[in-house]
Amino acid sequence: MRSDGRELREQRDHEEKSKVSDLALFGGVKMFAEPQHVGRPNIGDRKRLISRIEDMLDRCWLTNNGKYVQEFEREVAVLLGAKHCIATCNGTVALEIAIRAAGLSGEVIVPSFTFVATAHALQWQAIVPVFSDIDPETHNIDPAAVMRLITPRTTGIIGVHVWGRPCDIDGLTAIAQERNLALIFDAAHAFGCSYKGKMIGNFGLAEVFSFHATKFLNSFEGGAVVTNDERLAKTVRLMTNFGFAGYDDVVYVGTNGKMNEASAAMGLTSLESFEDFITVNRRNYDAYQREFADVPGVRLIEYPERERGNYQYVIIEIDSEAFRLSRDELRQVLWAENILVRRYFYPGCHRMQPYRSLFPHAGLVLPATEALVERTLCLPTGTSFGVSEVRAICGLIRFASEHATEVRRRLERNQRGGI
Ligand code: T4K
Repeated sequence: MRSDGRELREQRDHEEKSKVSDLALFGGVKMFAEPQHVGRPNIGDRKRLISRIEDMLDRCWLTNNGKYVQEFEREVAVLLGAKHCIATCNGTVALEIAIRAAGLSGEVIVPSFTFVATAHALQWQAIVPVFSDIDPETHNIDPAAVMRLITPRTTGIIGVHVWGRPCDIDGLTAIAQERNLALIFDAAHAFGCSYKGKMIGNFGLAEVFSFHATKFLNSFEGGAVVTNDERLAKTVRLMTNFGFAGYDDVVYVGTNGKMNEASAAMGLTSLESFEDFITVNRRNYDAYQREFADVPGVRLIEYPERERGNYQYVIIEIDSEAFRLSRDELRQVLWAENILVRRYFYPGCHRMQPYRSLFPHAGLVLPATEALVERTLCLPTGTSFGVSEVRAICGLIRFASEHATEVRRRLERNQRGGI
């Protein structure tokens, strides 16, 4: 997966810190010469991709329901065991189309602890996102909180399978049935994951995937609406292509949500490496789990063993008392070393615009969300990342905690304008 040269460079890069002044934040040498990103794309077989791109160019068919898009849609549907897959240009547009095709209006309940696209996909079409709290254990939308937010204007619920861990699908389905609400899932993180043994893609009225570069399976940019509902599938397909039912025949208001052939070529190539990506992510995840076992105040989120998972997100929660540094203090230490961890989904959608202005008091009903956004950190993984890097990062995190008092003292001194 990587050249010998890279291995050698890595060996040199991971110099351990023996004293606090060795930390890059306080003048030491950066642990990594190059930035270590979260969300590095998983890249499959380049030769297969390039031969597909050449074939696409030879055939002069670049978009508009081309051969590769059709093949990608078929393969995804087969893998998930679902009836319909409609590929799109990205996950956000897929969400917008699914929401519109499902006839949502008025108010729709969504978690605030999600990427802002989930809320924007509603607001974009003048539907009010009503933010629900989450279960702090699973980070997913809490059905009991959803119940409290239903009003006569509510038309639907969007559950998000955060980090690829399925939300309480049974609980949400029961509410949707009882209150006659449409239920859609934002499954942007959950490609290749399962719930009670059944693949994500088969629940609710529809499930929406993202194949963005940073996702487990990428098509550069891309997304899909996956559904077992014949009527919805037909509407989504029409809406994705301006509402065209045939040449010169527009039967619906639609948009341009089509996936192009180059993206489908990448999607198909990624699909061929599906199992390899899981293997690498799992290997990295296991290494993180081993390394964090003895670090107080660091909780690595777990994936249900009985389910299929893609292990694309390595998420830790920092308990600042036990760890002795706050999440943000640790983040400063790591960024200085070129380890670009992310605070997904800080500060919560309800604290982003326009929602912050529209619903200034939303936080009052989101205590679990407000606490969680102060604790989480997303760490790097993926096919461009190895166990030696995992060990180096965990060693550094352990070191920061062990020397917390001095780290904090120096941080405060830096902030006051000292060295
Ligand atoms: N619903 C949920 C729950 C989602 O998480 C998302 C997307 C959506 C819906 C919408 O799906 P899309 O419309 O995006 O298909 C990133 C991704 O852009 C976004 O797709 C993703 N969620 C979100 C969780 O993460 P940012 O704002 O953090 O992107 P950015 O540019 O900071 O990149 C993230 C990291 O990835 C950086 O550390 C750099 C690295 N990176 C990025 C790209 C594009 C690479 O190493 N190579 C690359 O090519 O949103």
